[in-house]
Amino acid sequence: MPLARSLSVTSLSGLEEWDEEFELEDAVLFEIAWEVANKVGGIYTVIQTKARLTAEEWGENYFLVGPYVESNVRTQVELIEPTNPVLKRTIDKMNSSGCKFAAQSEEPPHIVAHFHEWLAGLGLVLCRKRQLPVATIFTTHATLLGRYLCAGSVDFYNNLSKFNVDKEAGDRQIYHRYCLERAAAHCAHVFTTVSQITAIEAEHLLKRKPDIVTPNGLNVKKFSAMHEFQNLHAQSKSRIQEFVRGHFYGHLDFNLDKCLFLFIAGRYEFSNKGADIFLEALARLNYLLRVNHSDVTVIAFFIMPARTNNFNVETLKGQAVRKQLWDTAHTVKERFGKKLYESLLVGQLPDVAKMLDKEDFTIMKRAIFATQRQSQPPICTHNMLDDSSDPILNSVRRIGLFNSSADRVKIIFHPEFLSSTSPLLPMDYEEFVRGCHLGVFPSYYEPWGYTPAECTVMGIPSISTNLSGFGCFMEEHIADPSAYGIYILDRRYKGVDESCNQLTSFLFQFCKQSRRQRIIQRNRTERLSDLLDWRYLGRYYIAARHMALAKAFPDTFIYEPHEPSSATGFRYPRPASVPPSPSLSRHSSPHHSEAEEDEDERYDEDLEAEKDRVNIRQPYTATKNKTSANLGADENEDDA
Ligand code: G6P
Ligand code: 1S3
Repeated sequence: MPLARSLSVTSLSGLEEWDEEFELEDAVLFEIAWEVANKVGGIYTVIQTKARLTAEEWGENYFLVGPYVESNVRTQVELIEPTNPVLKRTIDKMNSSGCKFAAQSEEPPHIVAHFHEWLAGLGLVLCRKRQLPVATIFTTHATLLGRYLCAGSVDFYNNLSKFNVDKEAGDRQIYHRYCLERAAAHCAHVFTTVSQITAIEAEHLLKRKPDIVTPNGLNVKKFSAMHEFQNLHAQSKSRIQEFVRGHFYGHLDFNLDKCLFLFIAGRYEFSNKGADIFLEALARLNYLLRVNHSDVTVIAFFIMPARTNNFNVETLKGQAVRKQLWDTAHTVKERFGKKLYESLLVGQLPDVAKMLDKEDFTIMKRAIFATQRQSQPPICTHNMLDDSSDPILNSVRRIGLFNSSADRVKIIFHPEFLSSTSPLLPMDYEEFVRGCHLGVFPSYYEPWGYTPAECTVMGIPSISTNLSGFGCFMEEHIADPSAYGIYILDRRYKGVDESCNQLTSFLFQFCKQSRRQRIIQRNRTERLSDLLDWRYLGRYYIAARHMALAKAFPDTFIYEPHEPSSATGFRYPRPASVPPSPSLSRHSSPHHSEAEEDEDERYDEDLEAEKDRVNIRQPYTATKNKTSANLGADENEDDA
């Protein structure tokens, strides 16, 4: 019998021993998903951000399999010849005979095939049906039925155990897809999902409890200086301000320096993503800001793609007018400069009263005239194809937030993902997020939720919920999340109206913060990024793969779950200078004292020491032909 390899996932020591014993040359990892080099939603982000680390671990034995989309291949894929002879033969054979599977070789490698989501699940079911010697993993990033049920008016979480799942799937005409998803979950050696909350959902709706939760990570960009990400915020914010100047031309009666940019972004699932309660909370916030005579203006961006027929004229005109005013100012400045220069040349101080002549005034008057507009600044930047039935627009009509002067809350609906080549708002998503003040993601259905995670690693505070994987994960790892700019809305134990009030209160408290407080809060938010780095979270994927290898090849691999490591129980303590909840916080106090800042600095040092102690930032040092840092040494080798 071959030697049994003992695998563990929690010890961070043992890399060297493992390297000696385990040669990845005889193992190959395939990861299969519809979103490989094909951006549809969050699964693309999972695969794309994780790829580098997985490739570091598996080297040339790591393969991603996705749909062949010509445009994506051209822009995202570098075509190369496989070096592995088995794979080369397989690919040649597949090419010559359509797409048949033929991995036959004298000494087949140990194959791990990791399938994401039901669309790829068919491959897993067929692997098992044909009894291929492959260790299979199925990860669901949401259940089909869960998504459908939540999108309706169902009290989902209180009825999880009561649904007649076959019937519900049939009623929604997704029975075939649901069967595929359920079959993949049941056939897999290892079944995983992205959060505890989705694990519970899967157990009820797919009737299999996931073997392990594999939370989603990100590639965390580390800046050498703390102020660097703050500078990026300031730079991006000024670009958003430019856009706002154009969008609100003729109605710029608010102070842009006191303007806060909030945003919600993602797949356009109106109630699942919480756009419904965000709008309602904005209406209530508008009321609170008005009655309190606040000088703060809130601009809430909705970045959710819908069916459109391009940008609308009024919005484009706004940016054209802004540009024209800029050009006018430059023309007058040039003329002014020339006169000033000529005066200095003849040794005279200029007569300031004569520096602007009649022609200058005419130029400026003409420009100002062009900024007059009869209508309010538009809510939507595009021509919507389903304008009259669009849920965001209909809600805006109902709550009456039409960007009028009296409103302290303005709304901009951009029904298309952002792009740096846009003629309207030429910024990519990351730049945009950096320039905003707060991401608002009050989702009802959110297995993980990348949007607040992305905010966090960029040091931008966010609101998520205790029904989202991200929100629950942060609650578990941070003693006082709101002190770090992670506001977690209670949508689990509260009714919609109560949640909406809580959201309004979060927003109102946020608006009361001073600039200094926001800067301190952003610093704290950014400190959390280690927690969301694949270098930390990648260990759960490693565990899943080892579990699968041990199940599929029990004579060769043994999986030994260990006691949780200290990193698993890692919790960010409450920052020294901050009270426990936003409602009790000193948000409204004008300044943080210097003593508080000193406390914050001391706390920062302690926190870094604690992170080092529990190895939260333990990088995978493994490269090609090495396995992860997380594997334990083989203690049972001799017993095998
Ligand atoms: C960053 C910059 C500061 C700027 C601040 C604005 O921290 O480094 O120079 O004053 O952003 O913050 P605010 O929250 O008002 O956009
Ligand atoms: C799903 O994408 P979604 O936005 O439809 O998968 C994402 C990646 O795991 C996850 O973050 C999200 O919550 C799910 O909903």
